[in-house]
Amino acid sequence: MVSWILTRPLAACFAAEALRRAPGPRPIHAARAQAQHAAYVAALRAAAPSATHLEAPADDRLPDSVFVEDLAVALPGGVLLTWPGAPSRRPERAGVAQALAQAGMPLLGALGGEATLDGGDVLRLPDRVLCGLSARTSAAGLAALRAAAAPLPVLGVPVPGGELHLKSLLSWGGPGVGLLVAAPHERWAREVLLPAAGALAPLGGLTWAADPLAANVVRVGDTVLWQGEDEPALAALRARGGVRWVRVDLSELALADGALTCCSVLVA
Ligand code: CIR
Repeated sequence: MVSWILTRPLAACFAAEALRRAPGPRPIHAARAQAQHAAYVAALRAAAPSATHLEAPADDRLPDSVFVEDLAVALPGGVLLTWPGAPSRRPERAGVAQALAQAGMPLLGALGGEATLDGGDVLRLPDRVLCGLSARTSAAGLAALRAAAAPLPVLGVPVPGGELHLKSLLSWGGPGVGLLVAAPHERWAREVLLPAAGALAPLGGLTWAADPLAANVVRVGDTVLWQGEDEPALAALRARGGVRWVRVDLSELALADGALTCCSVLVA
């Protein structure tokens, strides 16, 4: 069950200044990004009507601040504040910490120094945590996460060069859905992810998504939020039933390398 949903409004400078791995096919449309984000937040709230919605304060000096996932990781017993790998994103932490503290959320610590960690690299599974080792998340960050999550095991997974985060490539749709993995990274998944991640069959197995955006879903209660290209493998997953699939569209935020999980932190 989700008790808290943390989000943060888009900064006014998001469209012009958010970090992008590559220039992208076109500029970001600011008004459309706002509307998409509002619909995303509404879908999260509808999926967990009894959850408390925490909003970190909008900060128009911080272009990437909508991507709250990177700043805070929910673990058993509380929330760990991260230390983002991109220095420009570190000032985002104060507003997130403020919102969590005001809600009385137990904090498990705050990373710093060499221990960089982006929440986009942290995939929480019921019995373990996978932590991507990426350009944003260091070995020291993994070690700090491991200490905070104990006794939950934390397994390190090298992220392919050029990819932002572990969860740019996969996510867990929860019971009845299992893992979704970006098919263009099938070789990495077979050679790196699967050997590192431990047995996945008990978690519902995995489905390949041709569109990497579609491999990043958010499970909230009995609802799965999804976006991206539809395809037979995903339609088959939806046809299994037992879960409500709600399609949302964060395509403007995807131009700044954000997917669905990036824009919220869900705390049990
Ligand atoms: C960044 O480069 O940090 C942002 N433009 C995108 C962050 C996306 N966050 C995520 O996937 N968790």
